[in-house]
Amino acid sequence: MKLVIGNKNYSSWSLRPWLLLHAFGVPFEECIESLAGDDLTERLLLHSDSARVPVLVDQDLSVWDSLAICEYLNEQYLSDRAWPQDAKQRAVARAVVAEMHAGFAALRQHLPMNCRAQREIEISPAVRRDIQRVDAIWSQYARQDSQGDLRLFGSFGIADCFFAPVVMRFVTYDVAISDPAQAYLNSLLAHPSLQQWLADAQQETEILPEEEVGTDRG
Ligand SMILES: N[C@@H](CCC(=O)N[C@@H](CS)C(=O)NCC(=O)O)C(=O)O
Repeated sequence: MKLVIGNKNYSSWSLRPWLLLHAFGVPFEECIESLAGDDLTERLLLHSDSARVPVLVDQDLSVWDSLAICEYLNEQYLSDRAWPQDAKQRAVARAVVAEMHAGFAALRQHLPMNCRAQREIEISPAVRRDIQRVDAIWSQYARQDSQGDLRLFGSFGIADCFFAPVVMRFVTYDVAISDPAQAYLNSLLAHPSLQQWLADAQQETEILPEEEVGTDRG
């Protein structure tokens, strides 16, 4: 099975399924397509008609879109362990993931994922509203798992994978959040798989100028 992803430093959508695969120890081959260059669309079209990453290739099947990939992995490789087992919790987890998948436009646009940078940036009212909503979700739904780590709905799964890129954004731009939300951020950031992604991102040297915003923090 192969997962095609973009630059680890920048590709927030790619992080989601990569983290799910890595955290659950599912064997997969990683294929990185640089998100730079005039031939980008041409290269991405070789993997999927969507011309976007991530793309999961499993034998004759190609699945694009981070949420569809996570759902497929949950069904085919994770014995349904990536969603809460309780039906009501699962419904809320799905709502929170859908909200992340389709919303938070201001946060996405103005605070792009840039794992290896440490930046200061002015927070607009629209971005502030998105941050407050993320804070409320983390504060409300993060609970200790059996190891004592804080995970959404009390067990590592798709919801954590969907908010992992936001963790990286908040770290880069040193976003102030409430104590309960910060505790969740710290706990997810310490996950060995997220640390592995971060280490890999730090090894990358390619710069995408349009993703570089804010000013360096000392
Ligand atoms: N809804 C898609 C979005 C994927 C997406 O926009 N990926 C970006 C990289 S992070 C991309 O492929 N960009 C290439 C381009 O815009 O040409 C998903 O969840 O996978």
